[in-house]
This record gives sequence, C-alpha cells and structure tokens, in this order.
Amino acid sequence: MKASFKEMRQKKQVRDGTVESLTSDLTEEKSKQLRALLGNVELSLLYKASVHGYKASAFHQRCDRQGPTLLVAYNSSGYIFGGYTSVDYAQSGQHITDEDTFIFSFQGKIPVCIKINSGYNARLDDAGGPNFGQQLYFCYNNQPVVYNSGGNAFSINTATMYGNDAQLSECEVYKVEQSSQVSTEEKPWRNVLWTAERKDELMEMIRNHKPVVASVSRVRILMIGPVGAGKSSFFNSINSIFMSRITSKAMSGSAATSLTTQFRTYPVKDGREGKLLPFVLCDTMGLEEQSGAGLDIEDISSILQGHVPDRYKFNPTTPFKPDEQKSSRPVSLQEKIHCVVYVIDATKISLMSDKLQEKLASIRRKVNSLGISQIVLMTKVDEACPLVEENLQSLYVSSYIKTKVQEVSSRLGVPVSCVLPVKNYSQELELELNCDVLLLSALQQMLNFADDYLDDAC
Ligand SMILES: Nc1nc2c(ncn2[C@@H]2O[C@H](COP(=O)(O)OP(=O)(O)O)[C@@H](O)[C@H]2O)c(=O)[nH]1
Ligand SMILES: [Mg+2]
Repeated sequence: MKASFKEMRQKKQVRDGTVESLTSDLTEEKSKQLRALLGNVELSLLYKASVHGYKASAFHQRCDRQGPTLLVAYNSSGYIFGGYTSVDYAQSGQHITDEDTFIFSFQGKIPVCIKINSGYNARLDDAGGPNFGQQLYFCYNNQPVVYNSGGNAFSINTATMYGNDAQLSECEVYKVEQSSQVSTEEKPWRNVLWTAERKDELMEMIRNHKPVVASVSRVRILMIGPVGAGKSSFFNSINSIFMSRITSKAMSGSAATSLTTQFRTYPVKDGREGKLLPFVLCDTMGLEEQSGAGLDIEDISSILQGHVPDRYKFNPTTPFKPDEQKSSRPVSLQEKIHCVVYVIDATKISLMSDKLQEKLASIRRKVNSLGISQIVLMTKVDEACPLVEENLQSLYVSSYIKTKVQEVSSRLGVPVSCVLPVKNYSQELELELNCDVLLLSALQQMLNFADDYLDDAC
C-alpha cells in the first residue's frame, strides 16, 4: 500500500526561509473520497488560512501558477465543502472558462458535486480571493467567511452546501497532481483465472445454459444507463467474442443525448452460422438526467413487464401506452425482463448528478418491487486506472478500482458483490483473452441472476 498520507504532513519552504509544517484538517477517509473524485491524484497542501491568513494576497502568494487546485473549507457547523478548478490562479485579469470546475459538499460520507452550468465562466482571474463562478467567494473581503453572491453559474443551495453558516473555521487549498504511484492491494479481492481454458469453459457454460423455467428459452437482460456508458459496446463485445472477431452491430459512440429513444433487443448467435444463444440483450439507448428527456420510470416499467416490442420508439414527453388489445393479453414469462443491468462508466461515478442518482433509485425501487435481479456493469475500467489500462489482469489488485466499486455500490444501493467491472472492446481490432474472460464472467453472472428471478417467479 502507498503511504497515502504523505501529503497530510509536509514541510514547506516559506518566503523567509524557515521551514513550516502544514497539517491538513481532512481526515484520511475524506481525503480519499476527494482524491477519488479527481481520478488517480495526490493532494498537497499549499495554503491554510488559519496559518497564512484569510487574505487574498496570502492565498495568491501560495497558490498562483500551481496548476489544478482543490479548495476545502470548513465551518463550525461541521460542513466540509469547497471547489475544484483545473486552471491555474494567475491574477491575469481574464475570464476563465473551465468545464472541469465543480463545487462540492460532503453529505454524510460522500462529497456531492455540482458541475458548472454550461456557458458560464469559472471565475474572473483577478487579485481577489478564491471564487467559483463569480458566485461563491471564499475568504470574502479578506475575512473568514464564504459568500454566495447569487447567479446561475452553479445551482447552489446554501443550506445543503454549508448549512447557511457562512463563518469559516478553516480554508485550505491543495495542489492536485496526477499520481505517479498506483496503489495496489496485496491480494486480489476477486479471483479470476485469466486463461484460455477458463474462456472456453465460460463460453461452454453460456452456450449450454438452460433457464430454470422450461417455458423460457432465452434470458432477457435489460441494460439501463446514461448515454455513453457503454451499453451498445457491451453487446458488441459479447457478440464479437461469439463471432470470434470484432463486430459492431449496435451503433456505439453516437450523439450526447438520445433524441429518439428506441428499444432494441439483440439476440446473439454462436458463430456466423451458429444457433441463437440462450440470452437476449435489450438496449434502452439512454437515460437522461432530466425528467421529460430520455426514458422515464413508466416506460421502464412497461419494458420490464414485457409490453414493449423491439424497435419501439419512445416519445420523451409521453410515456409508453400499450395498445388495448395487446395489453389485455397476459404477457408470458418469456417476454418479461429477467435481469436488469445498470451500465455505469467507471470514470463518471463520482460526478454522477443527484438527479441521475434519484432516477436510478426510483428505477431500482420498481425493479425490486417486481423481484427482478439486478447487477451493475462498471465499464471503462481501462480509462479509470492506468494500471488496468496497462494490464487488465491488475483489475482486482487496483485499489482505485476497488474504491470505485464500493462507491457505485453505495450510490446505487446494490451490494458490492453485484458490481461487475469490465472493459468493453472500443478501439481494438482483435480479441484479447483477458477482456474476453472478464466480459464472459459478467454475462455468466447475469444468467445466474436471471435464474434466481425465474426460480422465484414460478
Ligand atoms: N476505453 C473504453 N471505452 C469504452 C468502453 N465501453 C465503451 N467505450 C466507449 O465509450 C463510448 C460510448 O459507448 P456506447 O457503447 O456507445 O455507449 P451507450 O450510449 O451506453 O450505448 C464509445 O466511444 C465506446 O467506444 C470501455 O470499457 N473502455
Ligand atoms: Mg448505445
């Protein structure tokens, strides 16, 4: 394990040449949570208002031209909050645009982030104290206070953010640097056999899978997740493995919002001339954060209960209405969804908005009430962790991936054991054994989970 707290106590050379020891007020747990927000980074304390003074000049003396920084403020009501900017402070007099900037506040254990609204400046880079969106000012007027001047750069609720207690007990600014070290676990936290035999064994198990209920010939798996999470890519990846070459049947990587939300069901063949495999992957194409955009809960409920036909185009403003005749006919178990898979991008978990989290929670309640099994497919593990990018076999020794799995588990309220990290095929031209083993293990798990539901459903 890396000494994760080396940034907590460090010697700093100050202007008069004396060496000063700065101690962070962040607990190890909170520091870890904040670092997880920013990827594989280290924090080093540049400025501490109780030591250097709540003065804009003191702040600039220590924080200018330091690259990306994270500000963490504290008040005596116990709130810990602040913001991040990826652009140097430089007193340039310029308006700064910074799409990566965000403000945050710990709500319980989790730092909840608010991204900057589009079209707004991140700040005016002047000689004043630190501010976010020319809206949230720290050390305002060289005083230990935070001040929300109003405005629309950030959608702030000051009660949630800092309990409306504007008096600061501390204000710290950290330099944010990409970590050169990647921390690893001593032992893998899940065991995977990364061998060709294991791949063959998994493929054989999947081919021969017989759902526990005889009337169900194919397990129906529904993939739900935001646009760009990797739903189409997962289908393409599984299809590629069984076709023994990279395929791209489902359109992947298209527009940022799914204007028409079409329901697609994808059976997979065992090779070009092969039989159909005993599962169907269903793609909903998009789950937008806003209500009135993308799929809503009623649409999903109709899909779960087997009312929605393949290629049905949802209307984002009116929920699906099954036609009278068809809906009076009882839907067979074969047509219903037997396993729900939430597809979540590993690199976006910490920045998941409250709205999306709420939407997922209400879907989960619906899925629970129908007794359907649920799994989280955590995609893009290669993008999330450099160690994994280099070698997929490092997946279950990467501490970072472990924290991401725990985070997605707590945000979505599903057990850690139901979170399956994978790397989809995205740019590869050839299949790769490690990738296959991981993807097939995930699929095998989905089939097992579907069996648990079917077992109960009859
Ligand atoms: N590096 C990497 N890229 C991925 C992965 N999964 C998906 N992508 C890429 O992410 C983008 C969006 O994926 P897509 O499958 O279209 O997402 P969808 O909107 O959920 O169907 C595409 O450019 C994919 O190539 C993954 O596991 N790793
Ligand atoms: Mg898609």
